[in-house]
Amino acid sequence: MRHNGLKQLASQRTTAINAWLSSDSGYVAEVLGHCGFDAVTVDLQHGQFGIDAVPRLLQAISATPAMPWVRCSGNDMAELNKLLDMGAYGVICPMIETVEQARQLVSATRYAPLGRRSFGPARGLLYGGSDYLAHANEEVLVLAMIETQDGLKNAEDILQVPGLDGIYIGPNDLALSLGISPATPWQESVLADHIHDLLELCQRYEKYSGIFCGDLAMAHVMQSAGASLVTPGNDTQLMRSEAMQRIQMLREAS
Ligand code: 3PY
Ligand code: MG
Repeated sequence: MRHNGLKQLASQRTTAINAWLSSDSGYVAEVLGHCGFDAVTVDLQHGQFGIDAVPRLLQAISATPAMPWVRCSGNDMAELNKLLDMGAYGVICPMIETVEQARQLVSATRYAPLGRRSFGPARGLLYGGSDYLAHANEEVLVLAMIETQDGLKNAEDILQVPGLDGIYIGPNDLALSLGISPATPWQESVLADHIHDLLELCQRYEKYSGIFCGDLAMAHVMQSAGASLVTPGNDTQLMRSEAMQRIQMLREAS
């Protein structure tokens, strides 16, 4: 089976750089995949498309060196099975708050004996290779999003659920859950302490840690703090910030 390059990066303690696709464009997916990102994540929770768009977005990413990842819309066995069958090599599941929810996530994403993922790998087999079934449980990364107060409280137990590779931190929802506006700079509230505690927990249990970062500066700090993967903004944020910077420079020069 094709190896998951992100597992190799994690074993070398190199922070992976992840792109985040919120727009329904195979072309944008392909451009991002050719930029040098280690993975491109198709965001089915907040992305501006439904599940029918996902196969062609994953196909576009698969035409590049980046690994095709997804964020599912929820902890739903039917959807998770479909996304994996479409060839996702990493799954990020929002709003995991309890050990029981983390166990359900593992059950839906791992073949027996670890879980109850149903057989029908479809594109997974094409992209992964003919021995997909034998190795999918080891190669596919499964991450539980920690983005609520309950998730924080139970993070240590969630991390120890067998079959779960680690966590992905959602700072915006975590801020909301803590009663902080996501517009508040992340380093100016207790959010920063919680994020650092979560990264430390992952290091202690040798688990995977990913995090969504609102800007490049945050991604730098998270990289230095030892995150396994950082997402330095989504596709439209990258486009907007570069466009605004160019406009500002040209306006100032005129
Ligand atoms: C969050 O910050 O809540 C996220 O889900 C990032 O995508
Ligand atoms: Mg969120």
